[in-house]
Amino acid sequence: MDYKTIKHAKILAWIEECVKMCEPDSVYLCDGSTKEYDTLMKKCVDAGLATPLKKKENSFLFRSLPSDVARVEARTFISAKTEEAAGPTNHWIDPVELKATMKGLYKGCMHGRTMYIIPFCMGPLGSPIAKYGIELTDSEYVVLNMDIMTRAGEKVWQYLGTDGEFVPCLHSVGKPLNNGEKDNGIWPCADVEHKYITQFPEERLIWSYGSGYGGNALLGKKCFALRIASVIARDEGWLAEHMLILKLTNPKGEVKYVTGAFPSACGKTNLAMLIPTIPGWKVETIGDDIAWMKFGDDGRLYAINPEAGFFGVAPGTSAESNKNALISAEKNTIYTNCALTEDGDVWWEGIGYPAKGNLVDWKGQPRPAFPKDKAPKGEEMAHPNARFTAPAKQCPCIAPEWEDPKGVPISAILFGGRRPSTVPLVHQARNWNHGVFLGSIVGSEITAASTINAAEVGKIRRDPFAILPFCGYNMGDYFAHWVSIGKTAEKNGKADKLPKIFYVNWFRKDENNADLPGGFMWPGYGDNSRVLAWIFDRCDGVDNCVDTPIGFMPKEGAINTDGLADYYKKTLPEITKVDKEGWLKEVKDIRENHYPKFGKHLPKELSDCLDDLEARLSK
Ligand code: OXD
Ligand code: MN
Repeated sequence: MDYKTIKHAKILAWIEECVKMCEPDSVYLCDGSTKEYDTLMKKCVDAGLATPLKKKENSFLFRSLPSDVARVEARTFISAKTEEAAGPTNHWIDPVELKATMKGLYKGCMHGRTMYIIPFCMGPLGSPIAKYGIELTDSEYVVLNMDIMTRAGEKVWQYLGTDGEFVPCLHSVGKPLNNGEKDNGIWPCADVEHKYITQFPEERLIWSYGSGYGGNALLGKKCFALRIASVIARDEGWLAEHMLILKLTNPKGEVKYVTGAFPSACGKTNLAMLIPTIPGWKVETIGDDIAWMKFGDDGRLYAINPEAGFFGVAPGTSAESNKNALISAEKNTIYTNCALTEDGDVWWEGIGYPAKGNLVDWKGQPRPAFPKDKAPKGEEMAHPNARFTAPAKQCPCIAPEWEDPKGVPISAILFGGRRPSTVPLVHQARNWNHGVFLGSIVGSEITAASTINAAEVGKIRRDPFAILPFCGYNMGDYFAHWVSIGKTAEKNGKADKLPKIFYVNWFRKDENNADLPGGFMWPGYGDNSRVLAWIFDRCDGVDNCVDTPIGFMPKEGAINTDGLADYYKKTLPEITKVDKEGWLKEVKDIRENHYPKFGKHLPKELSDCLDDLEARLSK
């Protein structure tokens, strides 16, 4: 479609400006139709960038370059007007300087390529919580993925109208094709030092250059729905969070909605699609990665999932760990950096069945499978960050109301991380501010697997609210914003309507207990429903808890253990008690290493919570 037909003057003017700077060979306005998707996919297949999968209907495998396989946090910038506004946990470059650098890179960067214009909506179309964006990109892969991950195309214009608000998102792979050059089947991107994933928060503007992968390039996701949206949410009094949203139904048919923030590699997608092991309980999915929450007229927080698909990590996804994710990705799915089987299917480490015969690995090399599929680190058949992009509507446990424009009312918020010691299976915050405190201390313990520096092992890598790489402003101010949400509810006499806040930990370890698979003291996966059931009842004020120095914890017998293996029944008392010594060390670490980073931006409410915790532990 001819982009000159766009009736929104501001959007048109911005596109003209970008066309002039990037100098594409042609410009194409995406309509979001199936025909368009098929045509662009064929273009990728013909160019040797995508392989059709014989075993999965309308599904394709892409392979990226080894230098472009994940988000690049070191090249991600919050280019606020001041370094203080970006805060101590973000990378910052002065916007004047960064714009000059990036303009230099953008100049002529789309030679030999088409600039695609993708109008898209984050959230159900027409929802009062939804937001709109326009992504300009020179990557067909990005158009195809945005088609799955967002509501994209012609349908968006009726909501944007002639002057609707939008977030401009400019993306280029940073690989111009001069003098008739072709990609020749090689994933286009720029060298690492020329990659820039930049958010300009004051302007609500996103510029991304040099990477074609995931969150670096699908700008609706981390860049818009978290980094820019968190700034908008701060200014407008709502929450844009790195959280799953699930629907929990008890055996009586009563429903509660829960959100949860977990750092990467803590099983967030698995929890969002969990199959309960306790009879009569049901989990359905609203979203697996991002939640936008706004107050409703009744004083409750209502959440929408701004996305329309899952961009899930493939390795480790199996019928046992997440059958619903596998079914979601059975058709109409884009796979990236997975291995290819001889019969035209995808395979990855931890898929739950052996690789048959020869594979083509994620780098495109034919290789026999390793004995027992145990690849040495770095030689995996599928890249550890290989992904599937699947439409959410294909998920067998998607909740019917997942696209409800008004969102779903949230009863509980969970925080969690990988904590082999100290943090119990579950505890509940005493009140909102204590819950904000729990969110602010989220982190995972550094293990030998995640560092080569032995001195680091056992230290906590803090990832407050699991939003560390995705917060668009000063993290101390972000904590203060969460505190202010509680104040607003209180001022409106609706504090009792706020969600209850919980900290969960599925990852306690006892390496000396040979009975425990992997040394884990809790089975996780479907058995996490036992904890969700306790949380459900807590939200109803059921008398199932004891008051402890760290918060409310399950009373003896309050966690359903029917059908749980005996060795887990034996570890349960250990993981549901307060490790006073461990918590005192935790307090010290927060006081000495974590909170000082935020200086005067740390809200007093949080240092008060830390003092209170220490006093209770010392009694
Ligand atoms: C993601 C992440 O890809 O959090 O969702 O890294
Ligand atoms: Mn995520």
